[in-house]
Amino acid sequence: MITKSSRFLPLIICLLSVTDAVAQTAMKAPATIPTPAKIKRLVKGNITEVKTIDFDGDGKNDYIVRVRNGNPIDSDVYGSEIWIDSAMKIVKHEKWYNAGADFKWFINLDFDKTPEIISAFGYEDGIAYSVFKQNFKNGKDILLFQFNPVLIDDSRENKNFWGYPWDLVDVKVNRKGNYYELLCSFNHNVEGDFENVETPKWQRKIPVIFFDGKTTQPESMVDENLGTAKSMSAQAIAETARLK
Ligand SMILES: [Ca+2]
Ligand SMILES: [Ca+2]
Repeated sequence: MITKSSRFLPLIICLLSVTDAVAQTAMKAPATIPTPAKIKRLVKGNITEVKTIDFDGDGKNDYIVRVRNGNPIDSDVYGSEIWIDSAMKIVKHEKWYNAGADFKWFINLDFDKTPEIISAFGYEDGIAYSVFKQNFKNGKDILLFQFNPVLIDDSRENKNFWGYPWDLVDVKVNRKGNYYELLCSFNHNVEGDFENVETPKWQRKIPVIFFDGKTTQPESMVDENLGTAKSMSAQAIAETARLK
């Protein structure tokens, strides 16, 4: 077993080699595009990056626009992240943090049509892995639960590794009509990376969530007991995570 702190060491090196996955996957990563003229007309300021994905689940592409402010390059906050739907309405306005790891994937994990967000966010001293339910009423997403990511690498005899965000290709799921259940485990003893990550007090259990991918960190093998894998909706996982 590797120690908690050693899990963060490869962060900087690996971020340099991140590429966008192009294969068909259950979880979808936003794609970077040139700034569309309609975005330039709507958003004032120094647009640094535009990504597109159907984040609200209506079948039309939406936009996540990053705008740099005048803060120095080593500031905690680089600028703003503006979420714009296909009708050019701003539906979320968030801070763009100067984080070492800031990954988001979209996948519908419950009965409504809106995708949930699987996120990996943090720094060299701790990455929080979370599932959020989106809230377009007030633009504040709701944390459903945090989790420990375990990557099953089929190129390495299906051995288990810590799921560094840049190595995750897809989440292991079970399709249920128009949404997915996640493969998860609660009766495991995999230690998490929450040393410098705030876990909400109401979350009493941290599930393991399983992913496909190819590890760039073969020394990060997880040999703790993974428990019994079950297929559960995000809501069911969130409810179980609250129980003692
Ligand atoms: Ca949309
Ligand atoms: Ca949903």
